[in-house]
Amino acid sequence: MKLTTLTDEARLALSTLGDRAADLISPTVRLGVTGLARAGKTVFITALVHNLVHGGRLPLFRAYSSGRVTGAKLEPQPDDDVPRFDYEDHVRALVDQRIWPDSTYRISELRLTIAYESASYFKQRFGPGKLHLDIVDYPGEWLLDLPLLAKDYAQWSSEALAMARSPARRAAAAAWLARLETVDPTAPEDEVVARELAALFTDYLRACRADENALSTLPPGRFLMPGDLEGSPALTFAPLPEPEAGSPPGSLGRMMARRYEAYKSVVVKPFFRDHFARLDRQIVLVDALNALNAGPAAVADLGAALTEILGCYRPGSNSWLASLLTHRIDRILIGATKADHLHHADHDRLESILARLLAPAIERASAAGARVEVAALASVRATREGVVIEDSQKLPSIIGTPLAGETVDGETFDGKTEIAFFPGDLPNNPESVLAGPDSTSELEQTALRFVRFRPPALERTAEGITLSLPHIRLDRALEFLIGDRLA
Ligand SMILES: Nc1nc2c(ncn2[C@@H]2O[C@H](COP(=O)(O)OP(=O)(O)OP(=O)(O)O)[C@@H](O)[C@H]2O)c(=O)[nH]1
Ligand SMILES: [Mg+2]
Repeated sequence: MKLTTLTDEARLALSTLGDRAADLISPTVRLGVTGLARAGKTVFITALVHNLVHGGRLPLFRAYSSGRVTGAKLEPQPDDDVPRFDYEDHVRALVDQRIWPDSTYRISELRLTIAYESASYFKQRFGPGKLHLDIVDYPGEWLLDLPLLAKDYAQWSSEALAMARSPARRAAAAAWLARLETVDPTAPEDEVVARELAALFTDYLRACRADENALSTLPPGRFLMPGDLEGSPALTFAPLPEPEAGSPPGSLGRMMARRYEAYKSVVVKPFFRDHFARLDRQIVLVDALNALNAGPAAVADLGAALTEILGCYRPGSNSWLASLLTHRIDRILIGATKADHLHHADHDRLESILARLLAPAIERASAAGARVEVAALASVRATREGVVIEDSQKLPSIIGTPLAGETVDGETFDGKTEIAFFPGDLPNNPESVLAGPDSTSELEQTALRFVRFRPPALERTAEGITLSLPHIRLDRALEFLIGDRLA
């Protein structure tokens, strides 16, 4: 255990030394785009690059709107062993086909180099400046693994079993829990049983994700998004109830525990060591609307998952990652994504709700010296705003083209028809989102309805040039995340 830590630290020290040397030539910001599955990471990265490269409208990004940014382009990334982020394909999907990119199944990276004129007279004498912005994209499921680093097999097993027996998840877990009744962890190890349990456990995780309940997925993240590890022994384990006297050597219990530790050391640690420990700034994307739409249980579940993940970054704590964080993350933006599903009058409420949901994590990060802000965002704005009159009441609405197959009030859409739609109002009192699943809170009574829309049709200029992707507050996000580095 100590040995691994040493190696990890030594390796990181070396790579950081390399990072620092390169930093002297051209400053670099490693931006962490953090978020659970479907939170909007890939769309955010694509929209950020597209707007900077294609002259998007970014009035709140001051270096850019004042004309000091003279260019932005993709350049070869620093890490040769990571695939490049498929920017061109994602843009083609969003702009030409008007479809959203697929779920990410493997890690990728990109480097955007921004050329700028410094606003300071002193710096101007050294000529134009350059800032490298390095961003990594990965399947959101993998983020769930971060808290595993601090848990041993017995602790993870008992937490996973307690979760599976909770009211919100019991039904999805039924088949796996039933099989578990017949398993003895002290029996001799058996590959067939291990595989069967891993398969049933994975089915349960998949069911939670597919559920309309919108439950946040549980680790291990690679069970749902294996990348190139599909079928390997490090992925063939599952939780077991702890036997009274512990499992003897050669038993199923020992075998599972060994594989769990292998998963942590060969899968989880390298991912976080190579990509998370080196971050300078972080944007945490949260799809709060999806959870609000599903009700209090989903909201509580989302809050718990994110708080646990963000807790791993706590500097000074003896968590494995905290000990490796060489760059102190000094700014964190918490983005409530897909805000284009709401009328702008509700954006403040969305921000307050998210701030309340993550209050403990925000407080901890602020106490450690990071600046934290919360913003309602849409990386790609798929809707416009309008007013719908219902029962002689004027309702602030959004207008967009629902994805094919989406339904509203029993009507199913074909992906071509535009509708005006009143999604309902978010609860006014952010506290109400914290009320437990059994309470009849304001959230329970709020009738929210969300429809997924197609990406927008882009306008073209008279010369036939496509304008950049519309957004909500992407410029504010950029200003907060890198504005000071372009001073
Ligand atoms: N209307 C709207 N929908 C969005 C926006 N961003 C993301 N979405 C929706 O959210 C879905 C998920 O977005 P992604 O960017 O693929 O999410 P991700 O975090 O990369 O997800 P994984 O790759 O599965 O981890 C998309 O398919 C869209 O349906 C946005 O700005 N506006
Ligand atoms: Mg993605």
